[in-house]
Amino acid sequence: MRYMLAVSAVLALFTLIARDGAHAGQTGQAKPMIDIQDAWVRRASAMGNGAVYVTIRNQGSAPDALLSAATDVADRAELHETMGGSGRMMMQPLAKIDVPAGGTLEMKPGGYHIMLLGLTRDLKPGDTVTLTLRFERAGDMRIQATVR
Ligand SMILES: [Cu+2]
Repeated sequence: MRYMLAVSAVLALFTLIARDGAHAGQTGQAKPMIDIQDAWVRRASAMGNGAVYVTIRNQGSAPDALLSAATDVADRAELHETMGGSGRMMMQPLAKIDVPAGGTLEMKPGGYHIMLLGLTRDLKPGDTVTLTLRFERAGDMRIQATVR
């Protein structure tokens, strides 16, 4: 039985290696209270890129940071910040986005977002997209975002 479990864990690891571990949500030490609200995805065709916006509230007493995101509707998800320029919008990839203790990070068009690169399908209004957000302290959080 133990052997079976070990084998399936290894298989799961290989299957999920490109996607991140939805299985990796580890509990343990006191977790900061991360709360995700208002998750939505901009409509997009599979030919283009997608963008996800969430509001992250850190109700804990320790700072946390969003490290990465993953979803099965895109080959890659990157953390981005839009830099307002004079007429020209530039996007910059970020290694992480800090969410201070007691703070709120609101992603929105023209600011922070999660960029979806290499969409595997069209994102139509009303569709639901599942994402796994990886936090420095809180670990993996699975969320659902609605396409608008
Ligand atoms: Cu972007």
